[in-house]
Parts: sequence; C-alpha cells; structure tokens
Amino acid sequence: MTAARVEIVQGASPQDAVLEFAQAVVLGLSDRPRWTPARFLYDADGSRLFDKITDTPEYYLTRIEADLLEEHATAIARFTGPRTVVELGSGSARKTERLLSAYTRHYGPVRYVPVDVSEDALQRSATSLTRRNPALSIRGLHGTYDAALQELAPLSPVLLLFLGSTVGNLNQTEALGFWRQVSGSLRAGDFVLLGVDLVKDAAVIEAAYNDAAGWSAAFTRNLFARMNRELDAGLDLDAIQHEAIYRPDWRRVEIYARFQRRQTLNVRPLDHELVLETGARIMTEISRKFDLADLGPYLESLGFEVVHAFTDPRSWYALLLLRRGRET
Ligand code: SAH
Ligand code: AVI
Repeated sequence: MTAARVEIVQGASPQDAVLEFAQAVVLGLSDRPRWTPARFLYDADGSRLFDKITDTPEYYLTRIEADLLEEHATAIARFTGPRTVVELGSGSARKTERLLSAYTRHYGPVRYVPVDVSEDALQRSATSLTRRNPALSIRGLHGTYDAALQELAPLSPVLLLFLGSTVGNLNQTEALGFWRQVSGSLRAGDFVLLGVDLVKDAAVIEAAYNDAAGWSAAFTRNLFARMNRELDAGLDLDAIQHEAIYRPDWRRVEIYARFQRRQTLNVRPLDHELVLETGARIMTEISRKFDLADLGPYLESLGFEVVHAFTDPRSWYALLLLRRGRET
C-alpha cells in the first residue's frame, strides 16, 4: 500500500502570531466587560489540556458525539458519496478517525483537510491518523476558520465537519457571520456535519465545565500562562480562579478567570501595561447550547437543508447532516 501523505500549510509567522495575541489582549482587556477571543486558549499546552477535559467523567459531549459517529459513520459516508473531508477546529481529531475510516473503507483513498489554530494539534493528529490509516492524504491548514473557508470552493465536493459543539464558542453575531461565510464558500450539494450540545438540566451542563479533577480550571489558567510565556506578562497564576456558570436565559455557559489579587499585566511586544484590580473578571469563552426546534429553521434560512439529525437516547447532543442547497 502507498505511504500516507501529510502536508501542513503554515499560517502566520510565529512573530506575527505573538503580535496578534498581544493586540487581542490589549483590546479585550481594555473593554468592559473584559474578554479574550476563545481561539487563544489553544496553544500546544491548551490543546493538550482540552483533551484532558474531554476524558473527564463530567464532560459528556465528546463521549456522546463519538458514539453517534461510531453508530452513523457508514450511513453518512454512503449518503454523501465520496468527498474531500474538511474539518474546522479539528484538534486531536480522535473522533474524526471513525468517520474517515468509513470513507476509506467505501471509497479508497480520501483527502482530509484539517484546519486548526493549534499547530501542535495539527501535527500530532496528522501523524496519528496516517499511522493508522494509510489511505488518507492530509493537507492541514494552520490558521483560522475565516482563512480556511476562503480555500474551500476548489475542494468541492466537500463534507465540512464542525464537531464538538465548537460552533457554541461563537456568539450570535460571530455565528451569523460564520454561517454566511460557510454558505458562500460551499457549492450546492456540498455537505456539513455539525455537532451541537443541546439545552438540558443546568447542573449537568455546569458540571461539565467544572470537573472535579480541575482540568477545566487548568485550561482557563493556561491562557494566562501563555500570556506569561509569549507576552512576558508577569501574572501570578495562583491568583486566578476559574468560574463557569450556565445562564439558562442565554442558553450559554460563561467562563471567566477572576483575579483574587491586583495584578499589573505587561504586554511586552506592544510596550503596554494593564492593571487588573482585585476581583477583576475576564471572560475567556462562552459555550452556547442549542435547541433543535430553533436551530433547524435558522440553518435552513441560511441555505442549509437538514437531511439527518442524529441524537442520543437522552437528547443531550445532536449531529446534524446539512446539505448546501441551490442559490435562490
Ligand atoms: N473538534 C475537536 C476539538 C474541539 S476544541 C473536538 O470535537 O474534540 C476546538 C478546536 O478548535 C481547537 O483545536 C482549537 O485550536 C480550534 N480553534 C478554535 N478557534 C479556532 C479558530 N478561530 N480557527 C481555527 N481553529 C480554531
Ligand atoms: C471546544 N469547545 C466546544 C469546548 C466547549 O465545550 O465549549 C471548549 C471548552 N472549554 C471548557 N471546556 C470545554
């Protein structure tokens, strides 16, 4: 059998990436309420910490989605026919392996295009996937969804994966822009496989973001460790308290870092200093939860036909197979 091929297309240079992080920190921490874009949670350490979260007993999302993929991979592959599989925010791609093997079993060699801001996650997942499945040829794109979506049209016919309920990390405005961009980048007849975490009992959701082993807290804290590493920020990491609260009215988890002691945050690349008073809170991410009764019509209004909705027996999670319809 021919050896699997791997190519990783580099995004911004390391210097530009640090500058972009510095600018985002100054902008977000000067705003009120203070916030930082979620993508900066995923440097090499952040990606590894996220994988630890997915292994905790409280974080049900990954397990349910993996089971749904296991159960329906063959049906999905048969339904879509052969495709280039593109994945946004692929991370470790542990779950994706099940789907990719269904495609290679049915159709032989498959082109897989993972997209991620975490170069470390891209490299590790590509190595592990090709070791197990030599029928894959991988062209990883190191960069943001925005950048990758501009490269999509020539890859059609495409199955675009957006798993893990990562779409929930976009707020309403970002999500609308995202779906418009996806819709504009895909061709009629292309498919999207979307994983979404559904609205449920608040205690179940809150526990998933406050695991007893402390990986969720370590993941939040790593953002500030990254500021120390890359921006020479000089923060006292022991002063950070992780807070994750589910707001049923907004159907979202809000995740914050609260500083228990006053800090001066240096942003060395920009020669800038910010003060965080005792009690200052920074929103590091949101995680929206979905109701299929609303999500289906919303996606349809944006040009996607919901062709299948796979859910678990408790309806905690859903995998939606969407088809990009014709322009009207
Ligand atoms: N899909 C995997 C990983 C989810 S974690 C799963 O379901 O388990 C979210 C992933 O998206 C991370 O690997 C992170 O690096 C990536 N990511 C977050 N924001 C991104 C952005 N704006 N552009 C590209 N990748 C992004
Ligand atoms: C990647 N994303 C879908 C995760 C979530 O559940 O929103 C990120 C996460 N943050 C803390 N725990 C998990």
